[in-house]
Amino acid sequence: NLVPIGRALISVSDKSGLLDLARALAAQGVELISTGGTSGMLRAAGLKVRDVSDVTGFPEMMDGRVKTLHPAIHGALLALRDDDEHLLAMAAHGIEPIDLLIVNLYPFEATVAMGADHATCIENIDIGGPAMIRAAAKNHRSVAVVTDPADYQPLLDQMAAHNGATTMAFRQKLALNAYARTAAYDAAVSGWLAQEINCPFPRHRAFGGHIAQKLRYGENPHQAAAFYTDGTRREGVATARQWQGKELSYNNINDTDAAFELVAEFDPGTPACAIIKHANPCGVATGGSLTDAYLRAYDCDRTSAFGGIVALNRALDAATAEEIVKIFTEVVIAPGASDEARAIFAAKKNLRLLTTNALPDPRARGLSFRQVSGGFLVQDRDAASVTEADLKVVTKRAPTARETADLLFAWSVAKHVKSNAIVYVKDGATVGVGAGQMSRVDSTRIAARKSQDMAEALGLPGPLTLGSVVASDAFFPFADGLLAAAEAGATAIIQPGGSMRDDEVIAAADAAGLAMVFTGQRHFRH
Ligand code: 93A
Repeated sequence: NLVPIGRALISVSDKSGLLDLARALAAQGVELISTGGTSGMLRAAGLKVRDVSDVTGFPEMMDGRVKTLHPAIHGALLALRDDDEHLLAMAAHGIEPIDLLIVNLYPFEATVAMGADHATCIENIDIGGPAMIRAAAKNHRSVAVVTDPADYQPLLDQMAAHNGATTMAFRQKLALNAYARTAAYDAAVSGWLAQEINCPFPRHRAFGGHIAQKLRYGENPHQAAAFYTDGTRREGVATARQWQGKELSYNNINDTDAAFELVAEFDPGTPACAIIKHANPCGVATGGSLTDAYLRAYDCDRTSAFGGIVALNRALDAATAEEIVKIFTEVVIAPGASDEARAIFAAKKNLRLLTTNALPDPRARGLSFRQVSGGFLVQDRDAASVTEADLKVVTKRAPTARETADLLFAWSVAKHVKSNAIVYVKDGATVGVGAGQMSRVDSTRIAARKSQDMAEALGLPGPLTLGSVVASDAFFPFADGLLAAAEAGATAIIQPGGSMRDDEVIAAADAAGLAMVFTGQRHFRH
């Protein structure tokens, strides 16, 4: 199963590591064939290289759209080395076998991530590269195919260990990588085109990605896990730079994503902070400064914030960093961090700091996935939002301006809380969050009870929910949930409306002197 390498075709867009590899191959007597840009670089470095156009007898044409698409190349990759007919065909057409293919593709994903225009994205769909990769991978019994610069050194190590040859086991692994790469590549093209032509759920749709990170384990230590990304995004947790701290875990990535998506809901002109625990917010606030926003978020539920994940909607500054390091926090994510802030964090070795170029766009179109046995569910991501103009006042009393601002804030937070979601807000800060209960009235009561505990811890009279407003992610099926909120001291309510018993619920609100608005829109999150 050892196959010695006599001839290699190299055609790469990402030219990192190329010269070292090509020099090492040439030193072992491997004949090099290359496409235009690659051969130019090799030749400039003094290496002997044959042009593909010399092998095919055709010039590269049509802006490079046709370079390697020729029987002299594909026959050389696909021919079975031990099949008489194949050998005869090679001899008849002067086809010389290629034993090693080094290809990486036009950077389609990165081009999309850059926000390039349609024509540029189209031009970056590689055709000849995937065709060669798939041909070589099919013939991995005889051909080695390398699609990632990370495999250059392992390839050279193989050849060094086997006198210039590769083993079947190694070629099998390369072939697996190769098919995964072309599948992910076409998945990226398919996803992009679906967006371009506004067809998110076509009859066939591919999804793919490449491994960004192997994770220590999954939700629990007995589950293996990895983080795959599709490479087409510019912002969000997948693109974050980690400055310090332990490696991210599965739960960290999940929670950090939830935190960053939530904090991105708020007007970037106002500092905002979200603290997440087990994918649910335990404190969200805006503030006069970032420090103020953090402290106000922290005061919602200090107990749960311990070991939480903090997301900020602007660059971390020194004053906020000083506050954050006072308690144990797993991860901080922000669209930047000052040098002073980073220096303060450096003393906390385990604290992970992530920064990204930008905040996620909460209104951006996209898809979300949920796995079920034997398949997965796909839906538009919940990019909906409401403004004051969308609110329908249904009670005798209309909310005041202050209540309205808090109602909209509470509504934005409720969208990011597992159903049944109840969110109490006062002066641009959550003061109680009820998440994930099977009954809405339980969520309402749990949030109020926790807010009572927090008031006691802070030495304040009464629950923090006194004088707050409340959001419910879906309608109140009965008046009991609303009455529980009124009992906790809420003065105004935002909810979708649409229950069979809306009249009953509205009457209860009027009787309690509450203001209530309907959004006509629901934010289940299961
Ligand atoms: O436009 S293509 O799809 N047509 C081809 O025939 C072809 N052959 C190789 N692109 C093609 N390639 C790609 O060119 C390779 O996948 C590689 O990414 C790139 C290398 O081009 P150069 O050597 O000119 O920089």
